Amino acid sequence: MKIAIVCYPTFGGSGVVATELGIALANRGHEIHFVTYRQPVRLELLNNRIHFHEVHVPEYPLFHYQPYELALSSKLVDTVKLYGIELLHVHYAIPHAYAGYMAKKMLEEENIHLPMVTTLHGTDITLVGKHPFYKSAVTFSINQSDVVTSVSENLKQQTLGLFDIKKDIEVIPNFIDKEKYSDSFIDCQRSLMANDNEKIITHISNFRKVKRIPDVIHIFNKIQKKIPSKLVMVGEGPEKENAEFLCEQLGISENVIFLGNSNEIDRILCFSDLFLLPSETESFGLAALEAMINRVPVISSNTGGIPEVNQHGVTGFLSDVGDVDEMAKNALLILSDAKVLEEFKENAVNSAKRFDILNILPLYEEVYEKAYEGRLKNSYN
Ligand code: GMT
Repeated sequence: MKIAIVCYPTFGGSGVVATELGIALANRGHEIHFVTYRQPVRLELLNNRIHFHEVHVPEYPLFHYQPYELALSSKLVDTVKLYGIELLHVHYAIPHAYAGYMAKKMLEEENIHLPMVTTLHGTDITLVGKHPFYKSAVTFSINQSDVVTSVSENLKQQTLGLFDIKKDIEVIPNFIDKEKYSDSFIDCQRSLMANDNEKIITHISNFRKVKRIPDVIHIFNKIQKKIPSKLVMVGEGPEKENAEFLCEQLGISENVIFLGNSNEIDRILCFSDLFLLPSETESFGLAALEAMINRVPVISSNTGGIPEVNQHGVTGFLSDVGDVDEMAKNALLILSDAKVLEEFKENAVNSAKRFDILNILPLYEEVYEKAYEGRLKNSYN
């Protein structure tokens, strides 16, 4: 099938999922066309089955806001006609489902019926989409999608609770490719980060408020008082400077390494002993799943879709948001005993395999079939 994928190309779960999905679909023989304003960060190799079409928004000084949705919907129309695209998959309701709907309508004028699948990722619903300024448009674009998917059961329930949704929402969880990890690095080069006697604790995010970065640092502060350890902080975002300042205030700067954005997440996770994800909310927590497949247990909050990924007492522990004392206590429980740590590591990787792409990809293909068949029906009406 010829599929156009619209996503945010930056570091962030939805873009990563969209990109990895596109690559996997291309490997299965589909022809994939990414349509977005920059080449997605995890999309390294383009080939005859993976194309990238950049959306340009010409700057016009009279406009206070440059009309990205307009440019995106025009680009979609052109791409669909030029390459014979058969299906559109938009990741993130705002503004992608909205722009996708406009493209659909424009194409209908030319008797081209383009089915649209919308995948909800969380922030488009729980943080931004529910705002009264966006709510009507988000509700409309979800209801106008041919098929709607959400990355967790929790996100589905939240969407149904917050919006007046008339469509079924199918839960298709995020995924990892376990094959990619079967021959992971033999030597993780731990010594680059820590001394032999030290444990390595990692956090990866885009350092937004929702990630509760100060909690990460407070949990680590409590751990390092009992067990020699290093904290590796990966990512960039608005909370990073405050985080650096907090480490200085606590006198732990020497033990905290801020790496910035990285394309070597798996290499970093390879030498990690524990992953911290104390977020205010997460629709899924892809970072936790990436940690788990790299044999890293997870200490997390118990909100949103995280409990669907991190299993309490098995792959790590879950606590109420903000309960840094309990999170630190659980972290110490895992780290203090080599046998316990090994058990959690083993559980983490085994549990992550539930989300292997081989199990998840067919679910997306089914959804595409369903949307495509629906389109045939609609065009006969
Ligand atoms: O919160 C982020 O790190 C970025 C955000 C995004 O929109 O890309 O992530 C959301 O989608 C991811 C992929 O489905 C999920 O794993 C994250 O949990 C979700 N973030 C939130 O719900 C806060």
